[in-house]
Amino acid sequence: MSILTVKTTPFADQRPGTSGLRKKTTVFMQPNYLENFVQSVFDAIGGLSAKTIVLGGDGRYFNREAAQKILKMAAANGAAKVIVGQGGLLSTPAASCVIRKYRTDGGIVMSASHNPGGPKEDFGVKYNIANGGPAPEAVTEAIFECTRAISEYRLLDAPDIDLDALGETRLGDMSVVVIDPVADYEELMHGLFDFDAIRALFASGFTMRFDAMHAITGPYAQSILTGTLGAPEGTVVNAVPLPDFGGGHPDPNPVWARELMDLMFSDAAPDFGAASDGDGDRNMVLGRHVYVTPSDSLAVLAANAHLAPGYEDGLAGIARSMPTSAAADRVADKLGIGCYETPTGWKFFGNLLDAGKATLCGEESAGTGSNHIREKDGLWAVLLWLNILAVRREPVADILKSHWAEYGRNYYSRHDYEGIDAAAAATLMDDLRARLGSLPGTVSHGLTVVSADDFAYTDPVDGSRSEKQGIRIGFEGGARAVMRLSGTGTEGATLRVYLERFEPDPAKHDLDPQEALAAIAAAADEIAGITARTGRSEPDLMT
Ligand code: VG1
Ligand code: CO
Repeated sequence: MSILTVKTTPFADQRPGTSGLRKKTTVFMQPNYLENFVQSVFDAIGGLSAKTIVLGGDGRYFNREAAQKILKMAAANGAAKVIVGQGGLLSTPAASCVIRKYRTDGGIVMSASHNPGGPKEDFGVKYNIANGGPAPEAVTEAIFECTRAISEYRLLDAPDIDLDALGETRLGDMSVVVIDPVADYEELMHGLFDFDAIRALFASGFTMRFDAMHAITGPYAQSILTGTLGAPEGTVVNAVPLPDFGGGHPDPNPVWARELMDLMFSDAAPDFGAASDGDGDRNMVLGRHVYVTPSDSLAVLAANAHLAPGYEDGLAGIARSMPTSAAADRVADKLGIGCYETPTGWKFFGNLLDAGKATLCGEESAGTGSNHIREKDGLWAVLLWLNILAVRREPVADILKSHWAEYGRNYYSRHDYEGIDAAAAATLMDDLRARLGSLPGTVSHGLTVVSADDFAYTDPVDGSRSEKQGIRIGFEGGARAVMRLSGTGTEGATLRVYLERFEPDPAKHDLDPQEALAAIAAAADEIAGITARTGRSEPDLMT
């Protein structure tokens, strides 16, 4: 087996976004595209010589071919060992778990997360560092710099290896260890939660529907919920990961997980409903006839985490992304623990978790997680809910209501304008930025602007600075609108508008969130000129 050194030229568009590099699958499949990016990752981290990395993916179209290429490149770059999930599969949280457990130097996850998969849809690659978390900005920028200068990559000239057989094989001088993708992750969950209590909950007739959306969490949920915890067969649906996610959009929100939503609001609703995304790091949680927003879920989990063995000593702190609602802040306040506000993307939680400043983290985009790994973790959130339900034995709706009664309710919604013209979106943001100083005092739809800024973040651990992380417009009375452009899309631009209003009065906790937030949405539209500049009178998606 010989090492081939292949000449190549840079692609100009390989800057990682919010979570890795995501492109149309056809872009990734063109000659040298994947190879350039992977070689740039290796070069940016100082080479792979004698290192051990983890490799896995969410099973989407091109996963297997990409895995073979990455393995041959790792071997040619001198890696000592690659630990790979059977079939080239590992959920994002499981990859983080494995990187940490075996103290490896990092890992590569092949996924475009919640973006659809298939030959006409999206593929992606992200690199995680030795703490198991997404590469921080300094590393992703270094990778980008390497992609701009690359002139060759290294590849072992060898036949494909069998990724379906568990155990150790060799690829040139490198060892390849194929592992069960579920086992290490399940063991970690076992240590955090009271599995006996959850088993007793299911044994008492508690019912649940978990929609794996034909994505990676299927095998994990089957093994843990139906296997270990004794949930009835049929609890997990769409459990077989498919290369195109069954033609669906593996994003667990009320729109893309419509089937689950409909069931949970019907007479046949089980006690608890949940779903997860393409790579298993997001979660959606529902009770009978009630949808729990991710922001509320983070707050409820924080207030009740002590009911699970892994968190019985309390939390060190809570961190949330800036656009996430302040519901969790109220819990942190009451618990007297630290509360951190970070830019969007899980990579910003890594330092807070490593430094022991935060125990729970969350994002409004259906991401929740803790210091057990360094990624958000869909099934973990579901298991923590189950542990809490097993102890409290109350319906989800009652838990939510009593939470709001105690802390007040943060009405919250995100409006997405998808696939808009990238230049128009950039101009909208630039123009708004230029007007920030003059916005206070403006009255729109009965709301007076009292503050306007562009969120910037200084990491409290390493002092690194991230600018332009979202425009915040604060209104009199505490309501706010936040606007930012998505960093995960692959077509045009997506404008995200995040709306929030706090309501302390329990007599006013039963409003439809869209109604409760209508004036703020109208004001955001007017102030930023969304309809005027994008030609869209309505968002494509409201979550
Ligand atoms: C989105 C979400 C963000 C999340 C990111 C990756 O980013 O808003 O909260 O961390 O996706 O999640 P953006 O830049 O499109 O708003 V995942 O599950 O797609 O890895
Ligand atoms: Co994801």
